[in-house]
Amino acid sequence: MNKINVTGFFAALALVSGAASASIYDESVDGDLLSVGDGPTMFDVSAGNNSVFGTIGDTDFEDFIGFTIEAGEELTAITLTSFITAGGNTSTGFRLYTDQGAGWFQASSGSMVPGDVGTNFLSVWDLSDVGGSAPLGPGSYGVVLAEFTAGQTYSFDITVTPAPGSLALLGLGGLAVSRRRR
Ligand SMILES: [Ca+2]
Repeated sequence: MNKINVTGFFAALALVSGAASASIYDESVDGDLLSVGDGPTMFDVSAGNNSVFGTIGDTDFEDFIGFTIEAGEELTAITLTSFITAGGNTSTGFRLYTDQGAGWFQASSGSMVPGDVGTNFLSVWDLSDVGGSAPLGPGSYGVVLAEFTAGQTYSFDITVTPAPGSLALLGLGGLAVSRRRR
């Protein structure tokens, strides 16, 4: 319990200080992401910017990454940070999935081009199946990249923030820990 509080406390500090990645999923280190039929590959996100780095055409032409927003957290952005095309194909499918308790399904269609780098796709995708508008609350979400061409590379950030009111709880948790250490 105290360990969780310490982790949350420092995650909140990292968020406030604008630190880099909270967590990283890098296919070159962590393995090719599963396909829609076999996935998702689950990614353990935490408060801050959680970065995903992927490549195309490793074992298939789909990448499906899933993650869970816990109670007290919000999903505030999924921002494309790089997209390098190859093979004459200048776009690829970039889609939002969700599991509302009855299995994974596609919540929104969509695609990306290099000019979308810097775009928060929560402002692009149809969010009517996941509450209507960002930020998105606790639940299971996923991103699918599909229809791409071997040699393409991409990266995006999944931004998780403490829900309003939960920062006070994190602060209390940190206070309890610091008291115990004295
Ligand atoms: Ca891949």
